[in-house]
Amino acid sequence: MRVSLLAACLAVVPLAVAHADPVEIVGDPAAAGGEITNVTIKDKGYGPAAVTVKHGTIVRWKNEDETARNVQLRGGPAKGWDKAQGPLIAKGEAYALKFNDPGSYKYICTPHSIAMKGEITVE
Ligand SMILES: [Cu+2]
Repeated sequence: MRVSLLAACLAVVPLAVAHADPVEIVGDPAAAGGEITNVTIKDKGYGPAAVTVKHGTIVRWKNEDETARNVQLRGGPAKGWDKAQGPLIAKGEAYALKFNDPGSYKYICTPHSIAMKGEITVE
């Protein structure tokens, strides 16, 4: 009885692991390894505003503006992701996300959503 319960649990675990979030916050991109694509926040814009990356790539935004900025993912594969609204990034600081699932990830800067928009296309 005990053995069959354990077997049932082990059979379920790999499925749970396979369903990772479509996006993950990466605290230390250099330590995480893998491809990193850089986006610079400057003059109230994302440069480049549109980038295309392979799935599994880390995108790192660095703020060079005096004003605090953020990255809020809107819809697409990130729809419903509870961390879609990123924290405000001060000048000189960075924020990084790893994109696991293919698709189009549109994003805005929450306080400046009219002017500041970007898109990450994940292949
Ligand atoms: Cu902004």
